[in-house]
Amino acid sequence: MSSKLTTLTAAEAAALINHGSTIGVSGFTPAGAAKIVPKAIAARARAEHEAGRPFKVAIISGASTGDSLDGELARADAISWRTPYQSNKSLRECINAGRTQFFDMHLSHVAQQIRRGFLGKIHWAIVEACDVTENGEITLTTSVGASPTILNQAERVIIELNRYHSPKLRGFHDIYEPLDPPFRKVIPIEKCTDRIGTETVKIDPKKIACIVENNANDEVGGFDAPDVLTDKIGANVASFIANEIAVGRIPREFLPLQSGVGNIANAVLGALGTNPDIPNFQMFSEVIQDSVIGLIRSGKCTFATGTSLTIAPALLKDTVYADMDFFRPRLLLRPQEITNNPEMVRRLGIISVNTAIEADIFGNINSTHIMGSSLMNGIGGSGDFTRNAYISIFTCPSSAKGGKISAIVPFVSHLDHSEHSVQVLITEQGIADLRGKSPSERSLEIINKCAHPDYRDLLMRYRESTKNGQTKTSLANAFAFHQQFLATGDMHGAKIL
Ligand code: 0RQ
Repeated sequence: MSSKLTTLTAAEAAALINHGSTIGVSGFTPAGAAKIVPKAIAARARAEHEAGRPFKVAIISGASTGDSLDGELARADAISWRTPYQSNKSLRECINAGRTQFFDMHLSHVAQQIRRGFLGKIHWAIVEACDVTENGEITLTTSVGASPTILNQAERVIIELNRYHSPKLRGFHDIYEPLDPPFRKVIPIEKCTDRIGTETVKIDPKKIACIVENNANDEVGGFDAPDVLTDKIGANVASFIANEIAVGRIPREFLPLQSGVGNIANAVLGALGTNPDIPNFQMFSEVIQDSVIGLIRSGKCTFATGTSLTIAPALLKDTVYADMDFFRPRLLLRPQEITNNPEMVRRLGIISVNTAIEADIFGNINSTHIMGSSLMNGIGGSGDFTRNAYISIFTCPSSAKGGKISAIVPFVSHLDHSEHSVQVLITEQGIADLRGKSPSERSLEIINKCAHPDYRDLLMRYRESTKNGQTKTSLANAFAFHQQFLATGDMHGAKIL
């Protein structure tokens, strides 16, 4: 790092930012998220509020971030507007209470929409780096996300120089920003391993207002250990994919895998890794989670590229940073504009596996809302992959909250992925293959193969409550399950008219 760049404390940097500013931050999941300056901005917001002055900022990130960012700012009631994704309890409360306006968007769209001004001006970028030079060359840390675009588009830049991360991370990133239409060229990736960009992000050094030093790990929480239920879902996914290879619908050379976020996705990947009928594979995904590191170590996953390395701090330090020479040729981080790009997903023939909150009997998926109104996290990259995958798979347990909620419902209470994009639904009960089936055939397949046995009769009664039409929807009964839950706290006994 050069002495020409000014170093400030986090509080001094936070004092530069005004009420009403739009801030672009690094972070895709807590990996690589700005930490110390957002926390200081939250402290400043609290002080301003106590002095009777308004202080709120708008935040644009790659995706979710850590608690020092979304959590601290939300608890200080300092976020007016937020996009494109979040997964923080405190921020979720602000959004669902209407104190923060949240724009839930496909993650592959973020960079272009920033560049083209759809999301307004970015006044400040706060980006974590493991190295920065006096000519403005920035080495990112454990995520790329939308940081290259945020750095390029922001009026001023604050760099959180985080010594916790190894400067040897240089070379783990492939930074490439496509030109916007009508000048867009083909993105020249034909294999997961292709590199097309630079190792660092280069910006005008005059934009760098200051460096703030930090030495803190990513605030990545661990995952729940896989249990009987998630193991069964994982085993069903593995057996579906193994059978597709056996019958020739997936080529023997195999195709790259994308796996979603959360406990279930982590367990599914673990199950794929231990199934002897699944060949060694490569991943072209968004988030690289804990289980992938073990799969790389064992040789089952030969290469993984994503936009974030979201793994527990101990795993990062003791496994990846302890053996950079082993992991360097096997891990690659790219901008989310590339990992989630429909062009890539179609060309590479990605098999996508994402998690649903609920699915309906026709194959529509709700990934984001509880009982139709409360936001959980956001659509994230699930739409980018699902719509464009070679085979799009959704998984979920057949029931939630101790069986009081059926995850298979007559009609989803919020729609993220339509029946036209979803090809396979898998629960611990079984596998519903929706390909080539009419809505009527799909509803039978889903009720019989995926629904919890407790709810099959009710779902069948719903299916039979409307006789005519291509998609047999009963408008009178479509939300009977949800209404029963809201009235009694249990979907059992839902009234089908
Ligand atoms: O509630 O936290 O109170 O226990 O929802 O559910 O079973 O722990 O599932 O951690 O795998 O997350 C869809 C949210 C699943 C996630 C979702 C309750 C349940 C629990 C969480 P508690 P689990 P997971 C991009 C991939 C959207 C973004 C995406 C997600 C909590 O996967 O945010 O796909 N996806 N990105 O009890 C009421 C129901 C419920 C329910 C579950 N039907 N009704 N509550 N819950 N089902 C692509 C990448 O490449 C990364």
